[in-house]
Amino acid sequence: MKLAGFDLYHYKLPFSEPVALKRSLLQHREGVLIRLTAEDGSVGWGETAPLPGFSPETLQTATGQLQELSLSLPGQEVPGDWTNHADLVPSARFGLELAAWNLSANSSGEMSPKPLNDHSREGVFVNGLLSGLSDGLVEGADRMRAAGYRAVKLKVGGREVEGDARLAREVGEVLGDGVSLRLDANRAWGLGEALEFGRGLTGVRVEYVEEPLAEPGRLGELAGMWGLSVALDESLVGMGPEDLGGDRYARAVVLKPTLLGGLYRTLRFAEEAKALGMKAVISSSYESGVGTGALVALAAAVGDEPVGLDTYRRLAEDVIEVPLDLPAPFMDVRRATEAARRVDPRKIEALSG
Ligand code: OSB
Ligand code: MG
Repeated sequence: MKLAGFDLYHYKLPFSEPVALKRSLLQHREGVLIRLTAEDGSVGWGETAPLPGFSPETLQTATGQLQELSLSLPGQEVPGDWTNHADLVPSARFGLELAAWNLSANSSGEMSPKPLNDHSREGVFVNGLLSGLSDGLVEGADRMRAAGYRAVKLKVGGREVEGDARLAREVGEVLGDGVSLRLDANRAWGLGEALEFGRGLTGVRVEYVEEPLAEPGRLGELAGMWGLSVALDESLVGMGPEDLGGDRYARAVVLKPTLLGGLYRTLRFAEEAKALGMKAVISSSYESGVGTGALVALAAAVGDEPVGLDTYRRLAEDVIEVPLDLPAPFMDVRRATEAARRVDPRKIEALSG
């Protein structure tokens, strides 16, 4: 397939309430959409949206790389796997691979072409996300259980250890045996605090805790003496799939294609993780509907683990014509991927090359 057009658009979407991330409080989600056009007229949209505080690159750097490619690529064959563009920052490679994948779908009429062409699952379960320091998280967990969520992820690390442990215990109690409890500390604790938290959770069934330690070099040591399972998230940024064997203590990996550098790289991470006996959990980074919808197909190709897509509930608007069917405990792959391919031109603004 030869490329006839390569256009870039900027978007800025308000959050329904500010999102606290690492050092910043975000009011908006900002990013770039890529529209690839083939010679036959079919188009494919992709999304490049580095997440402040988590992505190694800025939106400006990613946009600059895309603008350069928009000058050199038209007239050439569309690659699917952009891994040979080794110098691309992660969010740029994700956006390009996504645009090429959507283009290939639109041009072939196939709903989910390579590399997400595992059609064995029609849908995926979503893990409900409970974050923030406000009251009502236990009630929120109870509503998620009643709504049919199979997994709920609670953010911890923002309170005193004792308060966090109490909250996690209460959430675990209302979730009961039927809903898996995941925790995420985003590197908030020292070794002693993590151990204290673990003692406070004796008897509570926890699937795993993402990134408990401020010093990730000590995760293996913690895992060896903790009653809780460790999952890797931030630690994966900058690692390669081939490095996972050095972290065999981990029970799961949380895979965010915007941060890890695209669909192919995420699939290789997932394969490697599963070969090592770890769970591979696909997860979003507050992408718009274009990126989030595609993660549904990616997750369906990877496995049956509940997927981290509940960031979408925080977006007050979207760039797609019809919003995704979220929040919900289950998502249909076909509906999500089709909705993710219909961009509303009124919500985006063309960038001059
Ligand atoms: O810490 O896991 C995180 C989203 C953006 C940045 C960091 C994180 C997240 C999520 C995604 O929590 C949702 C999920 O994993 O359920
Ligand atoms: Mg995390």
